[in-house]
Amino acid sequence: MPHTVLGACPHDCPDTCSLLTTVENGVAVKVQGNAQHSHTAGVLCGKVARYTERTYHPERILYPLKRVGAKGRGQFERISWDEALRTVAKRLTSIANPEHILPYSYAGTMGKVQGEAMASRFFNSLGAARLDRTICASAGSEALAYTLGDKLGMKVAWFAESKLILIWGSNSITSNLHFWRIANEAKRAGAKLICIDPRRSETADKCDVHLALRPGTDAALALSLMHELIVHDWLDHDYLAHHTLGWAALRERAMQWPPEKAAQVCGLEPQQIRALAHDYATLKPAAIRLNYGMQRVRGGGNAVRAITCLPALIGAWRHRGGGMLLSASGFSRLNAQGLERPDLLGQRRPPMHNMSTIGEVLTTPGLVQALVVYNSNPVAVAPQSAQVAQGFAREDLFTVVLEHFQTDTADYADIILPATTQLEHWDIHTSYGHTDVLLNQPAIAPLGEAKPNSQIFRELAKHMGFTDPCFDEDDQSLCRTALQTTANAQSVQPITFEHLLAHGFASMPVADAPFAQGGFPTPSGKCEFDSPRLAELLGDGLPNHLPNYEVAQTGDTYPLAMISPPARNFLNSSFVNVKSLRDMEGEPLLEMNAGDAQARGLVDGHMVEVFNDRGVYLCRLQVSDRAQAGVVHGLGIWWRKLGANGTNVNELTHQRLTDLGRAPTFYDCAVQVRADPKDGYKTQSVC
Ligand SMILES: Nc1nc2c(c(=O)[nH]1)N[C@H]1C(S)=C(S)[C@@H](COP(=O)(O)OP(=O)(O)OC[C@H]3O[C@@H](n4cnc5c(=O)[nH]c(N)nc54)[C@H](O)[C@@H]3O)O[C@H]1N2
Ligand SMILES: Nc1nc2c(c(=O)[nH]1)N[C@H]1C(S)=C(S)[C@@H](COP(=O)(O)OP(=O)(O)OC[C@H]3O[C@@H](n4cnc5c(=O)[nH]c(N)nc54)[C@H](O)[C@@H]3O)O[C@H]1N2
Ligand code: SF4
Ligand SMILES: [Mo]
Repeated sequence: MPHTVLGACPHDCPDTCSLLTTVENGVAVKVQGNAQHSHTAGVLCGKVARYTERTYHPERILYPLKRVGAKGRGQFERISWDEALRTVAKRLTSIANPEHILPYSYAGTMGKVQGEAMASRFFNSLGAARLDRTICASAGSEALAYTLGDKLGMKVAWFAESKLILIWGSNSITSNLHFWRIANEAKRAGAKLICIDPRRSETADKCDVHLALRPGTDAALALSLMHELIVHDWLDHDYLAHHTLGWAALRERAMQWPPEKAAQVCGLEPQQIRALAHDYATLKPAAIRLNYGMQRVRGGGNAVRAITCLPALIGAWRHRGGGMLLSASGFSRLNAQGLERPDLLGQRRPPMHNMSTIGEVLTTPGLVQALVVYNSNPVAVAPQSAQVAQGFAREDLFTVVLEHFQTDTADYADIILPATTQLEHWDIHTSYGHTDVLLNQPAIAPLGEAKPNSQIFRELAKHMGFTDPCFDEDDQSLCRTALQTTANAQSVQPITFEHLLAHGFASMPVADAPFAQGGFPTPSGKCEFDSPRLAELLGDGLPNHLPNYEVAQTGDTYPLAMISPPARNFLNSSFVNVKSLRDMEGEPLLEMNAGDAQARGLVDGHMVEVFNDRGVYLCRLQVSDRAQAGVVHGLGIWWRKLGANGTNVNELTHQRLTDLGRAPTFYDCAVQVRADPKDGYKTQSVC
């Protein structure tokens, strides 16, 4: 008899859907969205609806492997678990100073158990170097922390009651599908939707207004909106007086940004900015859905700060359908200390390396001798990948990769350890897009000899001779440990493991309009426009517009600004090897405006070389009015080896960091484009 098992989507996506897996004779035959979970509403995205295709993929790594060819060539042979673990333990033990061993992980799974639980216990016991996990969200996270006090904001469901929604730096249809459903509910009830995005995304197509600003100019736009709110006195003076810090100073800063000036910086018409300000002031309640796309530039932290100030100016926080949301993860923190056990470090304070500059880290002599990668594919996703690949290719570097598939990164491993997928292991999840906690129960037995990450680190700990009893804790117990927080214990209806077992999810208690009466968790208790902490750190406590590192301009060697947002059918570099999804994406593409193509004699559908001083990326040109003049889009994070010349878009990105949060600046990248000389390509005469 078929039965269903409750689970949670593990992917790095704000929706964190509740899953129902149908199992027949020990085989998962279908993965569906749980209709009982209101945010999931019974619907999954196209990627995870095909989850069985990923889990039972013929190329799943099912046995431990050791490298037999040159690094990067992907030649491996099967070994036993015993040999694999003994080899890894021996190599790690032979490194005299454990600070030369570096874990590298991100959000391949967002689960607390298969993420940084046993793994952290292992690396903390070892005294390994620490990883600064900045590759996605840390600019925006720090911006929220300095302004609101934490990663907090509107409860996502209340966007349905908004009368204006600014979808700012986010392609919801692609990367936050369940928010898009709520935005549409609001639209049906009369709300106006405005998309603020350099690219005419699928989401922009469906909004009432699209403001196609230049990449990296969001702070200028936000400051100019403030200018308009001030000159028309569209302000909530009472909210400003009681619940904000530094209004006089911010007012002065904003007055330097009349629409004419901002319009020039943003590539917009002054009238567009005036109309936006009018809508923002008059359509109540007004809400902003920021996502992480707009903080991947030099001034990304400041841009998020500037936008985060806006709701306080008009008192939008007074309504549950007003305010803003970038991340809600501050509402649902589980017991990270209990899972990760930082106390195992004792007095040791190992160095920290930034994952966003892994190319530099690995090519700096003497820093890293061994690397253990799990839940991430750095050779594909980290910036400036030629240098990343060069680092991974070092003969003296010992690399272990825990994976489902033979990724670009796994190709460089000395030892590959097969990991289970979400259908095969326990986990517990929170979300950055909603405020529920979800339990993932294993639906099927591990395939082949695959083991959960947690089990791999448990067994590795034994091989290293670690005797702390924390390495005996099993995965179900880790799920229970995750729930042991003082906040949970004290809440009216604490979330229990038993409840999650029966229902799959539970909601954290979150106030309807959390800042209606102020009460921001900042040091001042107010929304900090002017942050004393930032003033001390950077000499400027106010948000400001910082131009991109690489401001692409006509006449420059690299006159095109390139952004590289996610593709709809991939999740970062995950799913690129699932054929049905790859077929939908087609090939690595560059979207370019017709005028820019014509000026270069480039033809739609032909292969082009996108290049700058860092490298050359070969892909197919798609002449498209999704792109504005001077801006090109390299979509999705393809696996390098599945790309046309063994590279992907990160061949072109650089390793300079954001103003706040030490994060990468993927969308702050100047390039030029030419025809691929090998395409049999006839260059057209330029008129
Ligand atoms: N299908 C799918 N879903 C995903 C992912 C995926 O790869 N595929 N990735 C997941 C991950 S890891 C994350 S972090 C989230 C990301 O979630 P979002 O941040 O919502 O991600 P995007 O869809 O990239 O939306 C970013 C949008 O920002 C625009 N943009 C680029 N530069 C600028 C700028 O300077 N200013 C403004 N205003 N907009 C700009 C891009 O054109 C793009 O449309 O999505 C998650 N969901
Ligand atoms: N140019 C450009 N580059 C980008 C971005 C961009 O927009 N443009 N986006 C950036 C962002 S937002 C992010 S978050 C990063 C994402 O970068 P990563 O976090 O590296 O994400 P993925 O590419 O999805 O790779 C995750 C890997 O983890 C593996 N995995 C999944 N579950 C498990 C498990 O349970 N155990 C083990 N051992 N492995 C598992 C998957 O098979 C997959 O290969 O990329 C960044 N890179
Ligand atoms: S990737 Fe996002 S939308 Fe798709 S199933 Fe997972 S949580 Fe839901
Ligand atoms: Mo991300």
